[in-house]
Amino acid sequence: TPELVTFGESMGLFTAQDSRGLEYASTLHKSFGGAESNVAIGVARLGHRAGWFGALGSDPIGTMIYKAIRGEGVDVSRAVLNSEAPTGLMIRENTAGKSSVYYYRKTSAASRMQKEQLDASYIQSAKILHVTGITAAISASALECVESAMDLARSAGVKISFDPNLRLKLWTLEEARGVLLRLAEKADYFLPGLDELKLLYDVEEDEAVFAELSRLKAVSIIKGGPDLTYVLENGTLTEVPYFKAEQVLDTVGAGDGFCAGFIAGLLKGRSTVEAVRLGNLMGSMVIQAVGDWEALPTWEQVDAKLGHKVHIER
Ligand code: KDG
Repeated sequence: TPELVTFGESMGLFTAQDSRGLEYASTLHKSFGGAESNVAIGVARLGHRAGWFGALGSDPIGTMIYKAIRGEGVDVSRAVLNSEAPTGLMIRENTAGKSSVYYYRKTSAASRMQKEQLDASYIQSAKILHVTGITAAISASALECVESAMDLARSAGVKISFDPNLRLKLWTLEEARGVLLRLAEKADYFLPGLDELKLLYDVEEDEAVFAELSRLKAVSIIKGGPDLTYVLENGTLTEVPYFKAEQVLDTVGAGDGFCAGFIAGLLKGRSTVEAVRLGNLMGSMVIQAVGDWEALPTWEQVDAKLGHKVHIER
């Protein structure tokens, strides 16, 4: 049984290979992405049992995604390939240093996920359930799945980690706010970005953000401070510095890499701050290569970077 269970929409990801942008690009690079499968892959690479599920279309892109996630050693036994609806797509362009994503996912298989399809015992046998606000945003029934999975986890003592992953191309800030803040109340670990929080709480100062967060029962891990991650636990704010990246090639996926490192840290029995350190390292490694999840490191690579290997006695 997986130690981490997560679910959500994974999509075909096509990236224009041309700085003129999508309209004029003649070649697109094919891969896939999805915040939750990125996290599952990251946790699996760090040596932990991870399970991901979601609905994909039974089409070539869905099959590619299913096999690739499985190939990463992630348990996909609860994922379904639906012949009635397509796999969602996202198409990305990088122009003048700016990245834009276009979604084609409104009627996707994942957006039709129903809470009746959740395997309660699968979720309840995990140590951690990780969910994100993207799933909450894609459809009313997918949001029901998130709430239901959280309730199942809670009643079985499974810890809940929640990344709001605010996506303003999926819903308005007003729609997102109520839902995401409600879900944050149910989480044990809340993993937002500082910018997201300023939007969600409608405040400008960091201090005001921390004051809002201190009302939650969750431990808050706030990504995107000035070269650091904040941890707010039992009223104490700790700053955990980033690892320096030698080059920044593609920042997409950094947050998911962070979550994967953090969750793996918890699974290894580390303290919150140590788990955040691992999250920071994973984030810094993801941004040094192109792709949302491809550059996620293995535990061996991480361990070497963290310096645990320098102790040579003689
Ligand atoms: O989180 C990084 C991307 O993989 C993510 O943005 C893709 O799930 C995704 C989404 O819906 O945007």
